[in-house]
Amino acid sequence: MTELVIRELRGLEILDSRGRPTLLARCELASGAIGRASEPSGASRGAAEAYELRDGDPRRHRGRGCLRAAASITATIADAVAGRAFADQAAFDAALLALDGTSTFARLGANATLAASLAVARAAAAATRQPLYAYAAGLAAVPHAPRLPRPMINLFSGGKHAGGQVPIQDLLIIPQADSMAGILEQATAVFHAAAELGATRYGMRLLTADEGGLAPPFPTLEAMFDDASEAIVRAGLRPGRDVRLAIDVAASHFATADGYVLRDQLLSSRQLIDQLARWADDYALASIEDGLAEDDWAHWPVLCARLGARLTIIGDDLLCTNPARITRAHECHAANGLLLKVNQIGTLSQALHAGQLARAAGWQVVVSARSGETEDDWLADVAVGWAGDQIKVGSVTQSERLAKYNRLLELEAFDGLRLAD
Ligand code: 2PG
Ligand code: MG
Repeated sequence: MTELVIRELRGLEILDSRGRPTLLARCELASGAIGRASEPSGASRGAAEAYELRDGDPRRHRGRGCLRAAASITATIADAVAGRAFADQAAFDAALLALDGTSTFARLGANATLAASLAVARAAAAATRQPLYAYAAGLAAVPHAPRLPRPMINLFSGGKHAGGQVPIQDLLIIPQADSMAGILEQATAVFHAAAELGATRYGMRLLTADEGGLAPPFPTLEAMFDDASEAIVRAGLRPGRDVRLAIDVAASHFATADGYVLRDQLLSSRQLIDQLARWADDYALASIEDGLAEDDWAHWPVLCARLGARLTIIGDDLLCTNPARITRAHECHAANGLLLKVNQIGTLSQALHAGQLARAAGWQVVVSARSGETEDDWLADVAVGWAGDQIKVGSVTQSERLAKYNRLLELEAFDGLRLAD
């Protein structure tokens, strides 16, 4: 690994796919290599996520401005790192943590630190003439052979991503084709069949949610699952065989002090687990993400004991890509899958560590985008370089989603990479 000597680092407020501010960082190394990267942002954020710095000035972008975070990069971080030599990415990322002085990046903002960390990674990859996925693979002490993760693709959206018309945030399809091109062909066939079904059954206009998923006004939650199965059949495919279903319940966002408010029902944790088990059986679910709330530590092990042997119990808000929370969840058998979102923790190196812990525990690793995304495609390379089992990017519409899928198609066709299984 060649040393990283930073000549210039700059941050810029740009806009994300929801019309909200986010950050772009650009790094120039002393060698002249340049890297740039932009930062995603979530809507259904976990309470334990690293700190996202927003201006809080109601006169701009409803308080969501990122000028202070951009200044964290251009002024504070750049001042501290310019001209310094870093042995590698881990050393640079460690310097960000030391400069901030808090574990959550409460001072600089994790949006600033991750954008800087990614821009440096891109510059370092360029300096060593490697594609970003190869650079990402090299960051792991024992690098995994790069491979394509299997996408889990948003079909129907609800919760915070779609105005709450159903409480469950994502119903996802997992096409089982044996190539990325085949997977995306199956996914678009199901998406268009579901859109037609929604138009005839609910008079739904083709409006999509934050991540490009469809959001019909389902009369019941079972109707959502049934329509997904019907769309798969209408696309000429077999539910459970050619295309599997999965859900992100995002249960933290309908949890109250009295219990879980699932439409007109108020459920205890155990009743919600019973409900999830019924859906898992009836619709042969492959995985359930955030089936319980992020602080319901007492019941995650119950959920995992009940269903973990046959499907993946994924923690997103529960784990927040945070090594301490992953270790806790492993010790109490709370999950067997990690939703890995690098901006939940704030640097590439910490996210890699989180992924390695999950893998050492024998868990599935699902590398995930956020509901607010940009046209940047770095996530695809990170998922490939870290050999993620799956990738979750959203639907097959909207270019901030397609940037990642199209990059995976390119890596399959031109770099000869193959799917995980
Ligand atoms: C999630 C993500 C992505 P957000 O909950 O898994 O779908 O949503 O980025 O809003 O946290
Ligand atoms: Mg989630």
